[in-house]
Amino acid sequence: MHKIAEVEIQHDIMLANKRLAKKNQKILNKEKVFAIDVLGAIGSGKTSLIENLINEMDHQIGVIAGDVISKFDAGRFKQHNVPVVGLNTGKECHLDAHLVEHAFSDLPLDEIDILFIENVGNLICPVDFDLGSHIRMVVISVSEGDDTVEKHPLIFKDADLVVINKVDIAEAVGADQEKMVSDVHSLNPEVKVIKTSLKTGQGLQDIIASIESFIKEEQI
Ligand SMILES: Nc1nc2c(ncn2[C@@H]2O[C@H](COP(=O)(O)OP(=O)(O)OP(=O)(O)O)[C@@H](O)[C@H]2O)c(=O)[nH]1
Ligand SMILES: [Mg+2]
Repeated sequence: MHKIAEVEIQHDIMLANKRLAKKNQKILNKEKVFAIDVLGAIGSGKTSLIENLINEMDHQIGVIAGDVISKFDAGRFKQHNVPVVGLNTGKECHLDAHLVEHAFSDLPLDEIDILFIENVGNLICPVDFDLGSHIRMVVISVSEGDDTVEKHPLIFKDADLVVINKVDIAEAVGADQEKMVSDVHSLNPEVKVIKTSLKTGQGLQDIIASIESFIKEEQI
């Protein structure tokens, strides 16, 4: 006989995730680690941006590389001689607080100032799964099309910092960068939106300044 699924199970998973996210943030605060959940579209430049920040920021950095198969990005981060843990999500299209809690035990948290958590490239699934990070940085690029923001509003409503990357190729792909910026602001009027090119370095120092000011606010 056909069995109907219980909706409550889903609800419990979300509640359990929220509880674990709170626990994660307590651990991070105790260890004085500022954590950034880096979300965004597939191929938008999340790994490239974190690599640039590792090189440019004057802090001890650690990375959790989450992906369906994490060894590719984890391998890139390891080349920068920073502590890295890869988290394979398999068929799942997002990280969750439980996976991140596990990764903590493989990281020297007492030696890390900033922990970047690269989430799975996806603009929908990760939205509901708080990881316990202090901020959420959403990275998209012009090559996904300048209607990306309008089509995926939720992730931008919840963002603390939005990066619009690959502006060096905006003209070539016919993307209107200013439309993307104003679409983000219409969903989240207060959020800082930074246009970047990791090929030219445009915007990188603005991202660093913005992260530094979040760290100051958090008083970690
Ligand atoms: N033209 C241009 N290419 C870029 C820029 N930033 C990143 N790329 C390229 O875009 C491709 C994807 O970059 P990644 O950093 O791997 O992107 P990602 O978001 O981590 O990708 P996934 O983890 O697979 O979702 C690479 O070939 C990068 O060299 C940029 O600002 N301009
Ligand atoms: Mg990546």
